[in-house]
Amino acid sequence: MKIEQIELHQVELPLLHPFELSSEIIFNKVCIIISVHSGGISGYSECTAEAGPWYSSETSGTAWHILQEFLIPRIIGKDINSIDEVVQKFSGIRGNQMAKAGLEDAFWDLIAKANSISLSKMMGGVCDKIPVGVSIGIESSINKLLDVIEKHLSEGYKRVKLKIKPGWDIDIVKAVRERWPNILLQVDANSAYTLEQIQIFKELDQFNLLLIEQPLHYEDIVDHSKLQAEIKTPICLDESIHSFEHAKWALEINACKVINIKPGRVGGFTAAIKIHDLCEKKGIPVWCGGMFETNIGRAGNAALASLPNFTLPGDDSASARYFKEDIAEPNFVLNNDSTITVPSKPGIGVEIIPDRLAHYRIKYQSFPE
Ligand code: OSB
Ligand code: MG
Repeated sequence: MKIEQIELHQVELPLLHPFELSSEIIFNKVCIIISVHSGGISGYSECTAEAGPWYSSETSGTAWHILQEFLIPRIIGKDINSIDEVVQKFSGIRGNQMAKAGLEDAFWDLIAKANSISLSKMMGGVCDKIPVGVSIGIESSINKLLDVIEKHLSEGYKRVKLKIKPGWDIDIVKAVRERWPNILLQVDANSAYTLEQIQIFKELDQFNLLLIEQPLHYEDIVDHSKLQAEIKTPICLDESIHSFEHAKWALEINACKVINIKPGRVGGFTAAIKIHDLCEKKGIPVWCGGMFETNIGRAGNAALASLPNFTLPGDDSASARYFKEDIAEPNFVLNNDSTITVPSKPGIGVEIIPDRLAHYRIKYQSFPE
């Protein structure tokens, strides 16, 4: 397939509710929608790099630079017939996983559409619905937090993830557990602690949490393995796993018992599937994290999460939780068993609404111009 045109559309959508985590407060969702065109077929993906370097060192701006200067020139005008060829073309370019994932993942959609199969099928997915939960930010008070949880439970979510940070940890988990002794509950620290605060995790150990996500430094695996040896609650790594190799090394030293796979963070669907397969072989459950994706990214995540070892509920909540209106349709809705349905149409299975893309777009470039 000759790659005739690639477009970058940076968009900014206001979130319905601001979201605070230990490392940042997010008011607006910023990302780059990438479209790749060949022979009348268009593949879409979402590059999840955020506005600033808070969760990841990449930003929408650095991703744009890497795409424009290094990735797109290796692809545009070329004849590409498989995902492997795309991955090969990016070899020798270090890091910049979200930029690479953005372009690679558009090819998954393009090639799936060219073969008239769903992305889930192309990836080896095995289910048509995936369990999901809701990720809840830091609130101004415990009562406010309890109200927010109540609302989401009444909407039908059966798994709750709480963001924690020093001073907003044991007390809130205790209050939530007292009110709901049996809900599936987990916490995410986004690297807000050091090993010196091990006592906090020993105390959190008594609340029957599904897992504790990324408690320590965003690049660490060594201290996480020391912490895991001291607590029974599974540690789940997010930020620290940014490639297949990191997953392998982390498992080798028992730095975690669960991995949160975000395709953008690990460099694309190919690496995400490799990590999934490795974890499956080693008996390590995985789940799909979220980055407040639009329906474009959400559809890709849903396809990925239909693989067999995605056994824990993911963070991809229903579309209505995020934006007043999305740039693609149809929306994902919550089924009454706390799942969302994996799209079954060819490719990612959702379609861009051109007027909305234009409305929320803050930067655009076409290659060739
Ligand atoms: O740590 O999982 C995280 C959002 C931005 C940056 C990091 C994280 C998150 C989320 C959002 O938790 C989950 C969602 O998409 O609903
Ligand atoms: Mg996380």
